[in-house]
Amino acid sequence: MPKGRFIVVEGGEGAGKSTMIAEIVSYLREHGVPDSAIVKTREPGGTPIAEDIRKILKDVRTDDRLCAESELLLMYAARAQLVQTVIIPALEAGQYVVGDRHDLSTLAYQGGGRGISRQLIKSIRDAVLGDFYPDLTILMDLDPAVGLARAGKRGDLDRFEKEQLDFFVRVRNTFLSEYEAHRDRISLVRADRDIETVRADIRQILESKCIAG
Ligand code: Z5A
Repeated sequence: MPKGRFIVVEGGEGAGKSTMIAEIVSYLREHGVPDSAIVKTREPGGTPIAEDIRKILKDVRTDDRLCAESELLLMYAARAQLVQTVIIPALEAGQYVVGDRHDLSTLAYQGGGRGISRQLIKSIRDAVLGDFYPDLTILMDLDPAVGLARAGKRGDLDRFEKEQLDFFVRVRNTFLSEYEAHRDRISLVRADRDIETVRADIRQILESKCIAG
């Protein structure tokens, strides 16, 4: 049984992650991967327990305020649950896992956005995930003002969407500095271009990384 592959799409609000995940799934199908061997995940979430944690993380409540450290630990609680009960078993069964966000988001949002030290995030990451990393991370980069305008068309805002623009600028800058530091495992896509051009870029990355090829 060949080992599966874990492909993650990362980026800010409204960068087009969901849209491009659909493209990755189409690419896999066209390359002969059956639906039964494609697992889609989202973070935080992706298992019943992790989805419950997601609700806490996104909830806008007024009787208590989630502090940054609680937010960080909840992200990793949800991630541990997802990795251990869904992602690793799927990879061991030779399946393709396509993830909507993973731990690069934690460095960007809880690190860059909330100001938690990289060192603390890394020590929790290492304790929870050890040497587990995605095979490929695709970073969709977009000016947050454009992303928020795209995403903001959708009614009620959650706890993250209520943040101010400067928060999302710090998030973007952290994503970009991680890309600069890890170009070997992160591919960058400029998400400010039309959907067809972005789709073509995604396909080219999958081809060059021999995903399903
Ligand atoms: N979070 C965290 O803090 N720490 C962590 O470790 C993790 C997550 C894992 C999850 O939110 C929140 O959790 C997230 C970070 C935090 N909050 N924020 N901000 P979510 O899952 O609810 O939301 P999201 O991840 O930000 O996804 P999104 O808003 O749905 O955006 P998207 O998936 O990137 O975009 P989309 O739905 O594909 O596209 C948005 C719209 O733009 C849609 O109408 C598309 O048709 C359109 N679109 C897409 N591409 C284009 C192009 N190229 N041109 C024009 N229009 C386009």
